[in-house]
Amino acid sequence: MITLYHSPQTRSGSIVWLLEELEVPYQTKIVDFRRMDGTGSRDASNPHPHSKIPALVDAEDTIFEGSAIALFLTDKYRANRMGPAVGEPKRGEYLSWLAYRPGVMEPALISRRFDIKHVYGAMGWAPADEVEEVLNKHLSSRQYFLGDSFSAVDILLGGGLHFMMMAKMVKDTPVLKAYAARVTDRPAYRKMMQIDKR
Ligand SMILES: N[C@@H](CCC(=O)N[C@@H](CS)C(=O)NCC(=O)O)C(=O)O
Repeated sequence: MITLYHSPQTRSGSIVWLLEELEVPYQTKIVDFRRMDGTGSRDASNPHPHSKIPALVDAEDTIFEGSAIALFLTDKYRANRMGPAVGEPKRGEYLSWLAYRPGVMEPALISRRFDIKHVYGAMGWAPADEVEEVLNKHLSSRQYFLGDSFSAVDILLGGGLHFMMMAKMVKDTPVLKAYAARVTDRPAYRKMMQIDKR
């Protein structure tokens, strides 16, 4: 049985949403973690090397970091096809956008939120305004990140974008508002919200 190391209303909610889309059996283990307000502490039972969430154990495999978990799950559990397999069209785009969330989008938008100056050539991401431009341009001509098909990228990146729009960390342009409404209008999203009692 898959075990997800989880805490309600955190980034691990995206993995609950994905597991619900995949319709595979899983259990959650609720763990503590260090919060922004100084409360919480590392949970020794969490296999993430920094005790961050999400982390996931499936049989012999332990996976940490949301994008790696999403890739692992969508490669292994193919019945509901939540991403292109190796050798299929758009596999490269799929990997790129999965990496873009923790590698570029999040650090850019979070840096701006905390007034951290962008330094070209030093930081591995791009300035937040440029990230917003890229996302708006990409989504202005597509239903989903990969075109016509919903994939795990729309959960990891799209769900993150939706959260950041609600937190006023991203400008809610008509393109992004329509996209966020589209990706969250799904039974698996509502199930995750109900599980996390949001
Ligand atoms: N890069 C990680 C980020 C995970 C993360 O930072 N999660 C937060 C909760 S939303 C956490 O565990 N924070 C505790 C800490 O930073 O020690 C991912 O995308 O999975």
